[in-house]
Amino acid sequence: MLAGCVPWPPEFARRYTERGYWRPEPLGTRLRTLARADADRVALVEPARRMTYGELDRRADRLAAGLRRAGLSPGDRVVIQLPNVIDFVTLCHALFRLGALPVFALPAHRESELAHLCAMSDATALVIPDNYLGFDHRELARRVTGPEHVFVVGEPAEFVALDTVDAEPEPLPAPDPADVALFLLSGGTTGLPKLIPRTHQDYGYNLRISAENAGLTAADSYLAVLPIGHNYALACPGVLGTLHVGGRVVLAPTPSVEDVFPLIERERVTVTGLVPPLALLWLEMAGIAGADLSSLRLVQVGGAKFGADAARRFGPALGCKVQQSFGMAEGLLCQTALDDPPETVATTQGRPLSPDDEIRVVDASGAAVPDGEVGELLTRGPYTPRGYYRAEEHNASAFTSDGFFRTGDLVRLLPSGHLVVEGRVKDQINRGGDKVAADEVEDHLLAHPAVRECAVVAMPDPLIGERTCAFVVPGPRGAAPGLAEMVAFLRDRGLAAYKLPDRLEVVESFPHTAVGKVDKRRLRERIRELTGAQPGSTSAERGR
Ligand code: OOB
Repeated sequence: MLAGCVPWPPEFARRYTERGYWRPEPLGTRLRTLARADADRVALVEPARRMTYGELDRRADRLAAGLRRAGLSPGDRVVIQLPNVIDFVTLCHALFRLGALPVFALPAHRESELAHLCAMSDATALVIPDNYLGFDHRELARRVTGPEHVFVVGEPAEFVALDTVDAEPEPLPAPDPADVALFLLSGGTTGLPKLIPRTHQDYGYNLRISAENAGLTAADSYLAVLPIGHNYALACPGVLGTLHVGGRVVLAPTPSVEDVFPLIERERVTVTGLVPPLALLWLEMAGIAGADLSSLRLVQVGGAKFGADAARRFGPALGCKVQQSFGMAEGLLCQTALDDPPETVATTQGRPLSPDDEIRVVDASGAAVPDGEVGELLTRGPYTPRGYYRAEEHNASAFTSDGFFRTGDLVRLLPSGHLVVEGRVKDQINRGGDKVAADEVEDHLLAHPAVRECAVVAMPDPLIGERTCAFVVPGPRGAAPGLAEMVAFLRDRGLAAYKLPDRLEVVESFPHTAVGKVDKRRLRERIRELTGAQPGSTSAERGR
């Protein structure tokens, strides 16, 4: 296995293989079979372009050969920052075949995140769009040093157009299925985002079981609304799960209702995955937008807690089933089943998908809580890696000595095996599904000359669940900075827009806990009082 990764212990690897979870085939193997069996079947749809299984298979081969010729080797890391476009999918398959490793950045990432990802993965190449939503990604690439190659989807300027990377396919040695296939990004709790190594066989299992749990078949059209570099839209079951069963993937250029509803109608989309704020918007717009959404049979909702009331209303309003999805890039995926009773779907975040997912619910001392009580969720299993990439020190606290990942989520386990997410202990803001690590933002705030101390906490928001509030203690000389100034400062430092504080509270000093740490729980209470929100309306208030 790639250096810097923690392998599963041999007895676990043996068990997962024996039980058929891990199969000796690299990701994308099925694509070859499907392409041979039914080359003209449509695999990928963009608003103005489509690609068949045969074309996808051929392009993946030619792109792999072209990248090889350009100097990329098996094991090289390639940071991909592309929106939901066909080239994203062809590139992933080319890299799987070459044995080079995609590292998935989000389109919203800026210099701070992209530079970190390139450095952390020691990337050989970076792949960007020319322009996305009015932002020139080539400008960004110019400021990120490190990758030897920059490939551009669209107008390349001084870089290389991905379109021109093309060569006659050559036989390539198949990657070892037990080795790392790709890197996902953690939401981050301490410092900058960590990289999560996912192997061909663990991720292959992930996408197969979630495809199965969604009842996905070749007759389905999956609409990718959320960024496909994110685990949820990539493989839960997402793009890769859909291609695995021979279905059709429809790529939404943005998540806006104006882009998405007409695509559902035109392509007769059957399945999609949303975050709660989008689900609420769809609920509001479904009757009035005038689009025919009747083809939808299943809408997954996850990434952040979906309230029971909205979950109850969603199915009847859109004429489809709802599937709650509680997952994480670190592995474990919980979902409700298609035949779960409606109240279970409305009030729980589902069950772990594998019979070999192991679950512990523990208190602050690590002891199991009594049945049905709230505690932190720990997990290990056949698609939950045993460590972050190149993060030995962090792994020592993020995992137990026997390999359980500490999710940082507070849950309640029901007798049926369903989990209810009740909050979290990790220092993170879940901004409608976008994860913001408090201390990453705090580090940037502290770089401002007028800031002496700061603390970033979640504040409740009726629309997106939580927003970010930065409490700041000004320094002795500086005037207290306002929100606009602070946001401009953070933007200049290259921070992604979703991490910018929504509110700034200037205070003279911070409350402290008995052990002298900033008492974020009291800060959360304070902002809740100031905003007039009800206790319990945020999921982040139980910090211990
Ligand atoms: C998904 O993955 P990540 O890696 O962006 O975030 C994981 C974290 C979880 O640990 C939890 O704190 C939160 O996001 N979360 C939820 C949730 N789904 C995720 N919290 C409450 N209710 C839910 N349904 O967000 C992700 C990955 C795969 C599938 C779905 C979501």
